[in-house]
Amino acid sequence: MLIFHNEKHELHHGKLEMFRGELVPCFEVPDRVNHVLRELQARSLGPIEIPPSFPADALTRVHSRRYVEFLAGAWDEWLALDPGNAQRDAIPSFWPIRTFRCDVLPANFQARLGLFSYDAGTPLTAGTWAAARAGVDCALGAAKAVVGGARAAFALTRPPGHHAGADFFGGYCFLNNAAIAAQWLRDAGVERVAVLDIDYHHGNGTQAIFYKRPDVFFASVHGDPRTEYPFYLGYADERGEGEGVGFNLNVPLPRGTAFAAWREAMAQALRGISAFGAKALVVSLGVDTFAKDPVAGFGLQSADYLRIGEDLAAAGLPTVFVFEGGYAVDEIGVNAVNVLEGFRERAG
Ligand code: SP5
Ligand code: ZN
Repeated sequence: MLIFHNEKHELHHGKLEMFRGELVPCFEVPDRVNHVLRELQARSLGPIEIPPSFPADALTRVHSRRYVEFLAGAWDEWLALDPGNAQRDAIPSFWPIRTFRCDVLPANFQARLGLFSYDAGTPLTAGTWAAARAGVDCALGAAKAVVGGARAAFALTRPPGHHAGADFFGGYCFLNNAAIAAQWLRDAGVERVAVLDIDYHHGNGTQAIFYKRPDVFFASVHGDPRTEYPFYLGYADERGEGEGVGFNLNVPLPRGTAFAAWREAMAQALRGISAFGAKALVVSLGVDTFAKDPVAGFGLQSADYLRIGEDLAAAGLPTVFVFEGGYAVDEIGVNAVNVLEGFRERAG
């Protein structure tokens, strides 16, 4: 399987994230991707390539221009406030929620940081923009390979993307790689595209981006938002809006769910995708569904990821895999690569 590796991913390296009243070391660390890369090499899944760079308009097909411009310049603005900020990541602490204005772009940097984000767990660092931008190229490289006839391709990148919306970051995500890949497939002439999100957390950003559209079907299997991050989206009654009604499918599952029930939920999502008549599939591949994940709560075991890959291959669609979450770093390589190997075995 063709792999596109983000060689700039380590430029994004957050120090601390806010969690329950204290700053704790970031869970989303460079070793995550390094471990997956080593496992790919050990098991000879490849070839592993560095993607070419794609034009920036692929970003603004999904994200607002003012958001992209903000992200691209944010670190320089942060440094301009205080040279000492070089030693500190930028973390938002003000947000314009209900009754506040979002149309006016504040001159104050911290105010803009909050306008374009939704949590305090997603530090913006010196290399965040470079890493996230190179990650988009991985997702687009994979999408292009699939349009060119590849059965599947994998974008191995971080920071992840599925929590990022058209104009906000959060949940360790800045640019929505999966959404950008899906939109690129549409623009390349793929009539109907499905995004299947199997990260533990609901892909609120991807859902929001495509919520009013009938040409991109979004399906997600995830921890019940009543108790699980990102809390404010991901309920089963969210089915789309306007022309998009019927093209969004959420399957929330209670914390503690083990593989048998999880697998049936993914089968349900795949039935929705099949009924939709998708011509290509983008998989937001998070492996934080693993039993030992430190931030999540499902009970999947390493061998289960082989079955996931097989089930995905059985759907029979050209498939772009995009790496999302997964924080049990020691096992992350085995779990992610198991999905790809199960897919390869079944797809033949
Ligand atoms: C892409 C992705 O998986 N983003 C997830 C963002 C989750 N952020 C909130 C995590 C809450 C941390 N919980 C720590 C539990 C310690 N026992
Ligand atoms: Zn996640």
